[in-house]
Amino acid sequence: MRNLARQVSMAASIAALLALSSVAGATIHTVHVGNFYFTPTKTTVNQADTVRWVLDGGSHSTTSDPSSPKAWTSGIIPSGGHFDVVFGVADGLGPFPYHCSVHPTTMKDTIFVNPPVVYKCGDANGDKSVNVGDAVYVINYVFKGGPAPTPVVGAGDANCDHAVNVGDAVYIINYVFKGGPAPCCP
Ligand SMILES: [Cu+2]
Repeated sequence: MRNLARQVSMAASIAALLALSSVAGATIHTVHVGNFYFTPTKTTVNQADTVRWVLDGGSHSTTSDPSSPKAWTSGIIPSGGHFDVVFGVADGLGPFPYHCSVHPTTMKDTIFVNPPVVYKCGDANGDKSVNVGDAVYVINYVFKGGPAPTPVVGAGDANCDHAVNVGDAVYIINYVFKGGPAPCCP
């Protein structure tokens, strides 16, 4: 019985972890396709996200333009069906213009990809180095409503406890002045 309880609790933990990883992972962005539209237009995604074209009705495709750095073509999407394209890191940042192969002059749109957020752990103020200014920045953020580190957990979470608080300022000061351990990425 105890064994069963342990197994159930482990299964629950794994399920929780899986749920968390899907939240943190890639997003699916739906674009509706019909007579004669792509909606919404100009969808902007993060790297590794999926764009899902869903056919509302009519005879349409999603087909990359020759100038798109990534090539795809759905053919005519069946009514109610969909076609997925993943915009991975290897595909670059685009932009990725595309059209409907049946209506190439009237149905045109573009997918945009956000550049990845580049940051250095502990560099709370984003000046590319970790120094006392970062400790001041964190304290200003935590206690005085100052601007947040970008991204908050990452640039600001110097001590890797997945939160930004006074402990991170202390950690940075310890690193800069006392030879303490370097900031680490969460
Ligand atoms: Cu079309």
